[in-house]
Amino acid sequence: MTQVAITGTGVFTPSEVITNDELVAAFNAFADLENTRNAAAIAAGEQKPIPHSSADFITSASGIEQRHVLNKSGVLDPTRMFPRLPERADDAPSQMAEMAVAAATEALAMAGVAPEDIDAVICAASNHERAYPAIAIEVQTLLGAGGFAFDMNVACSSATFGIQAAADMIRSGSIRRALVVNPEICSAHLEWRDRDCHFIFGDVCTAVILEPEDLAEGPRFTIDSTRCATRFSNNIRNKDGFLRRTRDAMEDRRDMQFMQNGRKVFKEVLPMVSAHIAGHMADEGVGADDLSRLWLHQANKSMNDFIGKKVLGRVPSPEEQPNILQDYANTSSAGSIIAFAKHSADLVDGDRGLICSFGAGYSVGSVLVTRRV
Ligand code: CO8
Repeated sequence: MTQVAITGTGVFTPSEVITNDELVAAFNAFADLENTRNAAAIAAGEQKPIPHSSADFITSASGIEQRHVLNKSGVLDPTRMFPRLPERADDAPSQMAEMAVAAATEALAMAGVAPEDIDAVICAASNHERAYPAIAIEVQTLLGAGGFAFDMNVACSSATFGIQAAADMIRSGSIRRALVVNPEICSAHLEWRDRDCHFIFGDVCTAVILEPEDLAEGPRFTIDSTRCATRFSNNIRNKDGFLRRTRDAMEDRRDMQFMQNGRKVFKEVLPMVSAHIAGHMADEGVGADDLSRLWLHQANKSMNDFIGKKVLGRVPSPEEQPNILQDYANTSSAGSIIAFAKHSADLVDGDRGLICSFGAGYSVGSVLVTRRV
């Protein structure tokens, strides 16, 4: 069977950054404005005041210190609390396609692959700017790639599910090379006015190139095995679908934005992910001592600390299990790929590692790789 390898990675990082202190100052100004506006109802006991947020809480509950966003001023405007992204003309590329082209260009250069040698582009992300035509087809056209392209969505696990789909297509012989891109504009789907979640997400785009190992020109990671799993839960949900305009109460509905029961997610996803990774490793004959690196989904530092300890049977060093969430926050499907892209070049020939994403669905995807130089 064809041995598939990841030969290139790329990360597009928006230049604008919001620190926890800046975020909390904007949220608290918004809360004060709302509480003043609703003072009578609050005094009459008909409504509760919005409590202040706290940067200390955010850092200790999540490990997040800042996030990159496409537009900072709109998010930090207490009278708006939402990014401002200008509408695009019908013939202009989508914002997500532009982000994907930036990440893909980096990945193609690293792999030494020309765009026209790509046979399939998969845009795997948790929100899509428009339903059709597919963002992936825009990316294919903007890059000058060949073959075909399509969008797919498995929320936070989109990247690893996309890698499995692409690797399977290469193994079966239906394509030779694939580009998988993960543009995530989480800032446009987050409710910045909800204290429980306003700190969670950031924007970014990642890209990976997959091809048969014998076509690889430089250092690479062979894909030894992939495993994907889903189990239904509505504890993380998005009801902002195409039926939105059919509902009577259309305007500004809270449940049209990102919703989660964070505590339940925490409790239910941890055992699912730990068992998934343990099962995958056992079936492939990979022991804890065989793994040099874990690139985990980047949602919460405590979650990653727990999973790392469970998988390796000891507390992993920061080098063994690198976190990027302190700088990027949760970037949904892109998180584990940012960690992989930024913390893998130092591995030596034969080193093994595991990429793992998890989140809404619930979904979990793991990719076992070996460094080859
Ligand atoms: N500041 C101060 N206090 C706060 C704040 C705040 N900002 N927020 C909450 N509190 C208070 C609460 O009111 C509560 O107070 P009390 O004890 O008096 O009731 C206390 O702090 C504790 O609150 P929580 O129980 O909510 O806090 P947790 O310790 O559970 O931490 C977390 C909250 C960090 C959200 C945590 O639950 C968590 O990380 N859970 C896992 C979440 C997760 O991994 N979700 C994955 C979702 S992403 C995904 O799957 C992709 C979706 C698609 C992307 C969508 C793009 C937008």
